[in-house]
Amino acid sequence: MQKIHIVSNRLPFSIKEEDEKTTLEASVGGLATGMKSIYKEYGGTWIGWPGVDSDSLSAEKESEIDALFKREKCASVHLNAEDIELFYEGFSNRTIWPLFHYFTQYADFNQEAWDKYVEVNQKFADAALETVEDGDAVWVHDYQLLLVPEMIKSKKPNVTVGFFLHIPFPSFEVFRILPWRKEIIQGMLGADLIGFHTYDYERHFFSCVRRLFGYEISFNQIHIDDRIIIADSFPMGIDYDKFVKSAQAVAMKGVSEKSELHQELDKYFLASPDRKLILSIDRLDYTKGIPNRLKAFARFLEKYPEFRQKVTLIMLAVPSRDQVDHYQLLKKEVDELVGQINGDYGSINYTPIWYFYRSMPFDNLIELYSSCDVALITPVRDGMNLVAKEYVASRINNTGVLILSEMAGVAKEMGEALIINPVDDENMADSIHQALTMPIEEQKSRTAFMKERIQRYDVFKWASEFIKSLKKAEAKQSDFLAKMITPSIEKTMLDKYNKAEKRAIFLDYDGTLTSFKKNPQDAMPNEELHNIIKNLTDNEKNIVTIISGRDRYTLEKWFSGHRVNLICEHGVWMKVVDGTWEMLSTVNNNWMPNVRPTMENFVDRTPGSFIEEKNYSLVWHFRKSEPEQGELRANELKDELNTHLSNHNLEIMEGNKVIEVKSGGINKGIAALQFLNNEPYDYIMALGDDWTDEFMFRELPEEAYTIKVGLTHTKASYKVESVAAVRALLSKM
Ligand code: GDG
Repeated sequence: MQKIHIVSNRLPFSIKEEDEKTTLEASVGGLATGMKSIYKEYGGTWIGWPGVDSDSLSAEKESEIDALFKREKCASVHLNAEDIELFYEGFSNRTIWPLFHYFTQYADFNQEAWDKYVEVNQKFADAALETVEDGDAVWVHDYQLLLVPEMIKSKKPNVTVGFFLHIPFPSFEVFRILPWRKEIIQGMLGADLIGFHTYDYERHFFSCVRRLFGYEISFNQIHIDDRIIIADSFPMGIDYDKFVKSAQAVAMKGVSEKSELHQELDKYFLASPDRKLILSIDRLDYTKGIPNRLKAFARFLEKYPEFRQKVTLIMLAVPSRDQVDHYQLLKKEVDELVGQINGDYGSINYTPIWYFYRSMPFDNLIELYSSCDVALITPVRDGMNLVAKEYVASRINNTGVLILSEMAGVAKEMGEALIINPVDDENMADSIHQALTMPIEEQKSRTAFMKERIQRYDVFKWASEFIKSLKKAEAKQSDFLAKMITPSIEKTMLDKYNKAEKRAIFLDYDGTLTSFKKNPQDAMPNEELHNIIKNLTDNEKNIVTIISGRDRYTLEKWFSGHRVNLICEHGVWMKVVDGTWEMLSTVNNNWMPNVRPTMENFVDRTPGSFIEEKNYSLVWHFRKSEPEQGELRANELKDELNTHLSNHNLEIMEGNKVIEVKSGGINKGIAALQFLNNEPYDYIMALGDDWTDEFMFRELPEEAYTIKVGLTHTKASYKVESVAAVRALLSKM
C-alpha cells in the first residue's frame, strides 16, 4: 500500500471569511481527528466538498479556495445549489438517512434525487480517480457516498478501497423498500473492506447481499467472481486524551478564568448542595429521540416529586438540516414540549429545562460534561453516538451516570451504563431516579470500566485497526489471485500440451463446464460446450473424462455421440468410450430408507428445496430456497445426518447449495486414479469447482495441471475465475 487517500462528503476544514480575507478553519470533529493522522502518515489527499455552494463563488474565489485546500493536501469537489438540494438534502438526508434509521415513513423516493445522487457520487469518484494511483488505497466515508467504492474499483481495480458507514445498516425488511437497493449494495461492494460500527449492522448487510444477489458468504467474506470482499465491525472511538486533558484544564481554572456558562453552573449548585444536573446533547434530529426524552423527564418529575426544584435538565440541541420539513416540525414539537414542562413544573427560582438551540464552543461542551451528574442519551436509533463516550471520558473523578438507549451502537460497548428503551417513558423515568440516587462508589466503578475500554479503543486505534484490516484485505486479494492462470502460465501450459503424446483430461461438469441453474435438469450442454468437447475429443491424443456427481443416465444422454469417458456419482460408476457401465467399487444403497425420511423432513420445512435420488446417493438441493434459511437448514441437516454415518459407512458431501449423502470409500480422487491405472500419460489436467473435486486435486500426481474454478481456498495448483474462463482455456487446446 503506497498512499492512503480519504474521500468524505465534507473536507476537514471550513471556509472562513473575515476582513475580506479567506482562511481555512480546521474541523475538530471525530472523523477529522481520526483521519488526519492517517492521511498525513500515508501521504494521501483528502477529497471532499468544501461546504459552500459553488454558485455563490466567482471563478477567482473558487480557484483561491482550491489553492488553500491544496496546501492542506485536500482536493475540492464543488457542489452547486442544485447538487446540494438533490444529492445532499435530497437523496442523502431525505431518503437514506430516514430509511437507514428505520424512519421509513419519512423516507422520500424521488427519481430526480436518485439521479443526482448517482451524478454527484460520480463527481467524487472522478476527483478521487484523478488523484489515486495503482497500488494506493482509498478510504471512503459514509452514506452520502455509497456508490463511490464501485465507481473507483471499476476504473482502477488495483486500488484498494475501504468503506466505512457511520450510520446503522438496516435489516433487509427495511432496506428492501429502497427502489435502488441493488445499486446501493453494488456500489458498496466495490470496496475490499466494508466497516460498520457494530456486528448487527454487518449482519444486516450480509443478509441484504445474500438475499439480493445470492453471493457466497463464508464467515465475514463475500465471494464475487474474481474478488473477495471483507466486512467487519470497527466501533468508532473518540480522542480520549483530548477530553481528559480538557476536563482537567477546566477543573483547574480559577473563578476569574471561568466562562460565563461555567460560572452560571457553579451558581446553580451553590443555591443548594443537593441540586443535580442532567445533560442532553445532540443535533436536533428525529433519530435522537428528543421528544421521548422530554416526556420521560416530565414523567420523572411527576412520579418523583421530591426531585422537583432540585433537578434540571440541560438540553443542548444543535441546529441541523433545518431546510428539511421533518426537522422543522421536530423543532416546533421540542419547543412546545419544553415550554409545557417548564410551565407545568417551573417556578420563579426553578426552571426544569434549560434549553439551548445552538452549538457551543468546545470548552463549554467540556464544562457541561464535567458539571452534569447524569448524561441522558436516548436516541431511538443511532449508528454509534460519540457524545456518550465523550461524557464518560470527561468525568475525571469517575463520578456521574450515563443513561443510554439500547438503540445506539455505543450501547454494545457500554454495558455498565443504565441501558434503557428510548420509547419507554416509565423505564426512562425510573432510570433517571436510579441514576440520581446511585451511590458514588457504584458510579465510580461503572465509569472506570467504561473508561478503560474507550481509552484503549480510541479514534486513533479505530482508524489504525481499519487500515490494518485494509492491508490484510489487500494481501488476501493478492493471495487469492496468486494461483490465477496468467498469460505466461497459460502459454507454458499450452506448450506442454502441444508437445504431449497422450493426455488425460478430467472435467467436472456443474460449475466447471456449465453454470448452475436453479433446476439441475436445465443445465444441459449448449452448442458452445458441445463444440468445445468435440474439438477436444477429435484430437486422438486426448482421453477426455467427464467426472461428476451427477447420475449416469443424465450424463450418458447429454454426451451421447461424443468420444468421452464418463465417471458418475462421484466415482461409483464408470463408462469408457464404447464400453458399458461398470461399478468402480462395491457400494450399496440399503441405507436409503433410513436416511430419506430425515431429508424429507427438511424438504417439508424448507420451501424450494428438494431431494434428488441417485443410485448410490441422496442429494438435498437448496439452491431454490431462501438463501439464509437454506444455509441454516443445511447446517441442521448435516448435524442430523451425522447420526446415520457410522451405522452405514456413509459420507456427507457439501457441494454448491447441495448436501449429498453417499456410501463411504468412493470419491472423485480414487476414481481418477483408478482410471489412470498407471497408463503412461504425459499430460494430466483436471478441472473442478467444489469440495468434491478437491479429492481429485489431492490424489492426482504433482505434475498434473489441477485447476480450480472460483477463487476459494484449494489444493489445486491453479485457479480460473469462471465457467467462461474454463471454456476459453479449453477452446485453445
Ligand atoms: C454520526 C452518526 C456516529 C455536539 N454538539 C456540539 C458538539 N457536538 C459534537 C459532539 C460529538 C459530535 O458532535 C456528535 O457526534 P454523534 O456521534 O453523537 O452524532 P452524529 O453527528 O449524528 O454522527 C453517529 C457518528 O456519525 C460517528 O460515526 O456516532 O451515530 O449519526 O463529537 O461532541 N461540538 C461542539 N459544540 C456543540 O454544540 N463543539
